[in-house]
Amino acid sequence: LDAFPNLPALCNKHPKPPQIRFQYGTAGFRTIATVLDSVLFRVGVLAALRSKRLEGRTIGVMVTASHNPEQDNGVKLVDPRGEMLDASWETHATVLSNAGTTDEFVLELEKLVDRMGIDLSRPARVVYGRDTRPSGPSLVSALEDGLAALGAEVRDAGITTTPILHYLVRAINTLGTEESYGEDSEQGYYQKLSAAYNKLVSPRQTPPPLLVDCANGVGAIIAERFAGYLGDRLTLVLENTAIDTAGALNNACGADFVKTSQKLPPSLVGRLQPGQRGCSFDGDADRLMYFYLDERSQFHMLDGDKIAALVAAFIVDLVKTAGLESQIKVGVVQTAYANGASTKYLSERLPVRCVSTGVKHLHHAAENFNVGVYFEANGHGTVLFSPAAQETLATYEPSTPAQSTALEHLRNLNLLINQTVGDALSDMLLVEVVLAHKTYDGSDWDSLYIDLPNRLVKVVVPDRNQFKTEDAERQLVSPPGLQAKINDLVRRYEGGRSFVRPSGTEDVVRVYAEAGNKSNADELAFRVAGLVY
Ligand code: NG1
Ligand code: ZN
Repeated sequence: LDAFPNLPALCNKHPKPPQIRFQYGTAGFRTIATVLDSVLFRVGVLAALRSKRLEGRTIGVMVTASHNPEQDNGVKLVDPRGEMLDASWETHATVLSNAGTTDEFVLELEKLVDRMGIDLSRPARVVYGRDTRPSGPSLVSALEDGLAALGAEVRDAGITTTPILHYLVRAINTLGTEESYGEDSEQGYYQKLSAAYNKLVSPRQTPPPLLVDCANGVGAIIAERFAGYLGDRLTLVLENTAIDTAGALNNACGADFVKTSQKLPPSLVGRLQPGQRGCSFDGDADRLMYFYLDERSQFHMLDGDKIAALVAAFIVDLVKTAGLESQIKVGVVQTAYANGASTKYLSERLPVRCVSTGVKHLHHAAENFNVGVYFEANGHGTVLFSPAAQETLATYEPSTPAQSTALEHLRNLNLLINQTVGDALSDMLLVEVVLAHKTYDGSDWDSLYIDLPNRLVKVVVPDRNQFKTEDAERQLVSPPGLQAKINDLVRRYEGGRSFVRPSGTEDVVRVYAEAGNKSNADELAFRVAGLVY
């Protein structure tokens, strides 16, 4: 590392706070923003190393704490194909972030460089962005110091959404190749999505105006710019756009609020009309929740499971109509949090797999299908078209006009969907396309299946690491004996289901329960929580 003489001095500018242990978890590093300065510096160094390790391919860094409160922040790395950081590097990130002093940090770096055989003379290229959090600029400057310490070539994507940052990484790394993902700019992203949408929805199918809750975050900026590309083919009514109001981000609004409280954000009362569709983004616009009010102004939530059901059924139909049933196998990936009714609905139509919580698990499982649909119940998800499926779509020769139309739709969906990661904007267009084709309103969509009443609670425990699971987190293996007690309780509730797992993003254990009616679901959740505590 002698080739980088500024490294120690720059590192000294960003001392690690004592007594804090950082961990690169399912959402990268995420905690209260005031303690993250050293982490950002070190992530900058690590991103540069990862790029050098991959022969100068561009790595992404996103500074965000998503749906979490405004005073939190976080950072995650994006690999060259626009996907989440390779799991083996999560450990390196954790180790580097916890080195106590500059000397210890440099020592850990040297070990990593040795072990990975990293050629430090290679170029390093990094693109980074941040959400609207007030702590963003200072954290980004710590990141920039880390990148400068290794002489990385940098590109600042500015204030942007997590999915746009992922798009940029993939676009930059595929520029001018056969796999080109689009122009490597925010405009390129808008053009790609709007062009695909306009081919999928004809003028006479133009949907009624859609209310969009931007969570007072970056989604407001991006949706506003994007609206210009949609013209009159989809009218977005933007709400909760106060990105400069202190404390407003994700506060009583946004996708996480809607999912956890199962209520309309109070700010939308009187704004959303009965019969109208609305949707909520989260703070970095990678999650999407839909909802509508019925004629009696009753609120109905359409969550990630409902999106999966809507989209998967639509794609399966298109594949059949195109005559591609034997060549393109469509499958769905869910987690244990998926509503039991959605799993039943989907299983009757196509293969469904359950995996552990965390996008990386869902994403990888979805890659095993030709077309893999994955959505977390909380609204994070996408659809992946495998290279083989894309090849089939590109070369298939339809033999009837109906086949040809269905094929064209599938090709455009492949362009409309941001396949690097969940993307609220792209997923919103996808939903609008399906609703337009099916001539569904919110209530038609909602009635695909009826959600089982459910309840999610958090329990603060002395040590969440005591809780260990198997079978895609549906069974506890530790603490010993606890699962048997849960099973005993669950048996007493008709249609009951419950599981317990440690959170990967918060220092809590989560308890989920479903039952035949709401009060039983609540009761079961609280009784299981009582066992956990
Ligand atoms: P944890 O804290 O591990 O439950 C939460 C979400 C995940 C995922 C991650 C990453 C729930 C119950 N859990 O994980 O689905 O989105 O955050 O943001 O929603
Ligand atoms: Zn998010």
